[in-house]
Amino acid sequence: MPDTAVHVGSGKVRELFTLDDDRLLLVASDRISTFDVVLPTEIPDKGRVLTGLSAFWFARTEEIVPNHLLALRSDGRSTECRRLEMLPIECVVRGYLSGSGWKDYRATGAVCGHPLPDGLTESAELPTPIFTPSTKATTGHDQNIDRDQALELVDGELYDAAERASIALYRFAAAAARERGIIIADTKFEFGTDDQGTLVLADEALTPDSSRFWPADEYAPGGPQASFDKQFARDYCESIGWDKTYPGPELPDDVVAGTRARYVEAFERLTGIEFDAYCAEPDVVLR
Ligand code: PZK
Repeated sequence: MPDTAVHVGSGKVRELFTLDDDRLLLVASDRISTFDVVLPTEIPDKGRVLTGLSAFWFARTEEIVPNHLLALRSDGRSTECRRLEMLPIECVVRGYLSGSGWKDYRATGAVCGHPLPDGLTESAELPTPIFTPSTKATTGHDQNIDRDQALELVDGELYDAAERASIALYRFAAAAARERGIIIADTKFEFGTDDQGTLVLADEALTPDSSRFWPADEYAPGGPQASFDKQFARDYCESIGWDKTYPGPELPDDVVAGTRARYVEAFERLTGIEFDAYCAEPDVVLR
C-alpha cells in the first residue's frame, strides 16, 4: 500500500500530513508549550498521552457526534483521520470561569454574549456550561466572538449543530472526569464537515492541551488554579525569573520527570487503562 505522507502543516506541538485525497495523518510530538512558548526540552511520551486520550474520548462520544478518527498507528502518537472542510471557528465550552472568560466577565459581566450572574469569582463553576466560540488567529491569540459574529463565518444551522454537540461533549466528559478527580474547566473543539455536509468532530479532543484540567482535590475558587499537567513546568519557569518571551528555558530532569508523571497520571485516571498497555497496543483505548 503506498503510504507517502506529505507534510501540510505544523502546529506548535503537532504536525499534519496528507496520506491521500481523503485522509490525513495527525502526529503529536513530545513538545510542550508554557506561557505560549514552546520549550526546548521535550516531555517523553506526552504525544502518546494526548493521542491516546483523544482517541479514548472519540471512541466514547461517537453517539453524540461523529468524529474524524479512522485509525491509531502503532507508534501511539499518530492518528489517521478523515479529511474534512474545517469550520473557521474554535468551539470553546466553559464550565468554570478562567482565562479569557474570567477577563471578559470582569470587564463586562458577560462572556461571548452570555450574561452571567454578578459576584462570580475567578475559577468559579458556572451555573451551566456556556459555548464561547473564538476566531482562529493565525498569529497571536484567538479572539472571543458572540453568536452574531460567528454567524458571519459559519452557516446558522451548522453553528447551532456545533454548539449543541460541543455542550453535549463537554457535559459527558466533564462528568466522567469529575468522577476520577479531574475538573475539566473548559475545552476547545474543532469541527469540520464531510462531503455530505455532516458535522464531524476533528483535531484532538478533551486532552490537556485543548482543555484546562484541574486536580479536583485542590480546587479553590477565588484565584487561578494549578494545572493538572503543566504546573511543575510553569512553577519552574516562574522560579528562575524567565520573562516568558522566546526562547524558553531548558527544563531540569526532575521537572521533566514530574511533568511526564502528571501526563501519564491524567491518562490512567481518565481512561482506567495502564499507559504501558496503551504503548504496547494503542487500540486498547478504542474498546
Ligand atoms: C486540519 N488542522 C489543525 C492540527 C497542524 C494543524 N480532519 C481534518 N481535515 C482537514 N483539516 C484538518 C483536519 C483535522 N484535524 C486540522 N488544520 C487542518 C492542525 C495539527 C497540526 F499543523
